[in-house]
Order: sequence, then C-alpha cells, then structure tokens
Amino acid sequence: MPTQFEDQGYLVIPDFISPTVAAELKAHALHLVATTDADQPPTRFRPNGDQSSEYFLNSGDQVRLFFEDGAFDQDGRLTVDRAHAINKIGHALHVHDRAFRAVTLHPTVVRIAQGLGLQHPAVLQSMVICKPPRIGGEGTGRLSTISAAAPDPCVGRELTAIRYGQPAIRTWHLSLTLALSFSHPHIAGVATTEYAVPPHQDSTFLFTRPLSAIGFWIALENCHETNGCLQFVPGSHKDHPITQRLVRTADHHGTEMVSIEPVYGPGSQAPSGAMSSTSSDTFVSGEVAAGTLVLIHGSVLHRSSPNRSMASRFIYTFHAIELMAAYPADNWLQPTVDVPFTRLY
Ligand SMILES: O=C(O)CCC(=O)C(=O)O
Repeated sequence: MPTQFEDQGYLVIPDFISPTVAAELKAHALHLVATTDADQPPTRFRPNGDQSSEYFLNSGDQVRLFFEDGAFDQDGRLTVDRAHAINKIGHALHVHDRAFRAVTLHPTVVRIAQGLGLQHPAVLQSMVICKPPRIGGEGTGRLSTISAAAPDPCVGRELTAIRYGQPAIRTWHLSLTLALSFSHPHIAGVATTEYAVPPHQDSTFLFTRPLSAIGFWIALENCHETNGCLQFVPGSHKDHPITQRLVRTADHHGTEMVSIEPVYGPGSQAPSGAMSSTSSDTFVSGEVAAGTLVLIHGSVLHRSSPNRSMASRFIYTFHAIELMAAYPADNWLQPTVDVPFTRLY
C-alpha cells in the first residue's frame, strides 16, 4: 500500500510548527530583509529567466536578497520599500541563520528523512520566499503604491527558544499517511508565464543520479489561492520524467537549461500508456494554514500563482538530496570548501 507521499508526490503535514513560531519566523525574515546588505543595484529574481549574475550563482553559501522584477522603475531603482519588494532570501539560511538552521535540522525533519528511507541526506539550499502583496500579479507586473511598514523586531520568546536550540516545534507522531488537506481541484487555465513560480520539477534544478531531491516547504502565513498557494499535479512524479537540467555554462559564469534523456525517479517508470495530463485544470491547489509543512517530491509538477491579495505570503523552504547519489559537477548549485552540503544525519 503506497503512502500518500509515494502516491501523490506531495504530503501536507499540518501543525509542523505553531502559528506563533511561524509568525516569529516571518518577523525574523523581515528583519533579515531590513538588515542584510543588498547587491547594488538590487538583483532581480526571474523564475523563468536569466539567473546568470555572479550574485545569484555564488549565493549557495550566502544569505542574499533577491527582489521582484516588477518592483523597479525604468532606471532600475526599487519603487517601494524592501519589505514590499523582496522576492526571496537565499540560499544558505540553514547554514548561517540560527533560527532557520534550528528548524531545518530539527529532529522531526530527521525522522521524516529516515521515514522516507534516505541513507545520507544533506540539505543543499534554503530560502524564504516572500511573495509580497499584489506583486507579480496580472497586468503590468508593477507594484501599486504600498505604504512602507517597519519590519517587526524579532524578539519573540518562541523564536528566542529556536535560536538557542530548543525549537518550539510541536511534537507530533510522524505518519506519512496523513490526510491531504488540499482542496478546490481547479484553477483557471492561464499561460505559464502568468505564474509567479511556473510549473516545474525540483530535480531539474537539484539533479542527482539516481534522482533524490525532496523539498520541505513550511508555510509561515496562511496560504490560499488568492495569495498564491502551491498547486500540484498529483501523481505526476510517477510518469513525468526529468528531461532538463539547470547547469552552469562551460565558462562557469552563467547557467543554461539543457535537455537530457528522460530520468524517472525511484518507484516510477515510463508509462505504458499516455502520460497523465498536465493541463491547467489538472493542478490542485494546496491551501494550508501557517505552520504547515508540505513535503515535495523532486519529480512532482508544481507551481504557484502571483499574490493578488493585500497580504503577504511568506514561506520557508529547504531541499535535501541523498549524498549516496551522484551530484554532477555542472549543477548550478555547488558546495564550497567553506560550506559543504549540510548533513541531516
Ligand atoms: O512557494 C512557492 O511559491 C513555490 C515553491 C516551490 O516551487 C519550491 O519550493 O519548489
């Protein structure tokens, strides 16, 4: 009997952290946005576009800020304050930030990795994806004016506990057969380019042989269709192989997407019949409450819509791979001498 993760390619685990801890982590992320040095001019993040800047390429062992493409004026200046222009913070929060490191390395995460059968799992990247209000929505893609709000100071008791090694994560009995809390199996059919995060499979970006990437995605705020929750094609990890990889160019100064022979994940194979449909109406929306953890199989197709609401949508995510698998030297993300991938156990 397959677990729901094996069957669907994702698993929703409510109450992974308490709403209070989630709020504290969001406040902490805003604090990082306010206090971390940014590239000058600030670097834009284009999920569908060129990720070839040195600032991006060498962010694997750093905590760096990336801003929304739609938050700049014609002269390349931010049109709103950072808190409303930030796309994401990445990609080594699990290394350098005590609060996010504590969440990443929490014993519950270890138990999940063990439950998934990983022998030598290692975390290779982490990020806070911010999706500020109304940014990246349909239309011009430019921000409306939003009044600047001072970032909250991160002084919460529970966050303090996290920082000093006593994560206030709720104790729960790990079950990989928890019911999915996804709802509304429908979204309007719109073009790929209208998605804040277009349809993708994580193993395209975090490729190993055999495939092993798994995403741990934690909602720091309530996520719903209006503010751009995750959307999945359930079961697509089984019959949709990885056919592309994001690699560094030969001169190591850029990235490019290259086609590869189809690679299927463990437990999946080339379908004997037609592949399952990935048209827009086969995506199901994952509306989850703050504090929910979603496990994401490296081959499952998923995406998220722009945030069309007045509220933000902060999440924290990190990805793990199996160190027993081969990690190609031309993957865009490379460990460094100072910051090797972080073993979970
Ligand atoms: O949070 C999102 O909107 C997208 C996240 C995602 O696609 C991922 O973590 O692989």
